[in-house]
Amino acid sequence: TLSREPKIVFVLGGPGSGKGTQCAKVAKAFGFEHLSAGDLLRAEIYSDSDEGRAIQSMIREGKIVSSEVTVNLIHRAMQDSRCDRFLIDGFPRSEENRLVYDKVIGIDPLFVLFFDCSLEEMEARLLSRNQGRIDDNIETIRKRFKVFAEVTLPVIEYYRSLGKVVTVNAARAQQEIFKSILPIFSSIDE
Ligand code: UP5
Ligand code: MG
Repeated sequence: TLSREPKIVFVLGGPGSGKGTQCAKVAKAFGFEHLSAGDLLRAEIYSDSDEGRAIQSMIREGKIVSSEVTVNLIHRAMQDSRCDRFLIDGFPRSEENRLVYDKVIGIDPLFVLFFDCSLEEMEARLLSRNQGRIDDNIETIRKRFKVFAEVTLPVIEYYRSLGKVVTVNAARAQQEIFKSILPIFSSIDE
């Protein structure tokens, strides 16, 4: 029934804008399950399959992985969870991602949280992350920025046209950002 439909929030923003960092805090504070599309895809790389190898080469090039692959991973993670509210981090990042999500999962997001941050700040954060991500090198970072500007921003504009985007100034300290998004999530259960 409708009342059992899970609550979904999409979290978008450029590479290094702090999506994962803030999603972890929100998940803990508000009982959401944090589903990072990038983390789900990276987990597949270790499966030693052709699909895993294809994902790895797309991520190394900063390109968007096949929508079917990503949507199926998100769908499976939702079905495997007992949670009724999900933060979907880093997805949908293309118009096609959005359309395949609509077809396969079809639950409209409550809203889209958009982390707004300058390229300079995002670049500095990614270059100092040091977590061994194959895409945290300057060459791939520039490709990720280009894909974000050309392919993902139009998705954010689409949701903005529906009045669904909440923009967060993400160029601040972590705690300040978290404080500014608290009220948005507090209001969900009111
Ligand atoms: N940091 C965080 N907040 C800070 C702050 N306020 N001040 C200073 N530093 C801050 O943060 C990045 C770094 O900055 C960290 O070191 C953090 O400590 C620090 P993080 O929270 O990790 O930022 P995030 O926005 O999550 O950055 P991420 O690199 O994960 O973003 P991307 O969108 O690039 O990565 P994602 O994992 O989503 O995708 C990677 C690739 O997977 C894509 O390029 C694509 O190839 C593929 N992909 C798909 O194909 N489809 C998908 O649907 C999703 C991914
Ligand atoms: Mg992330």
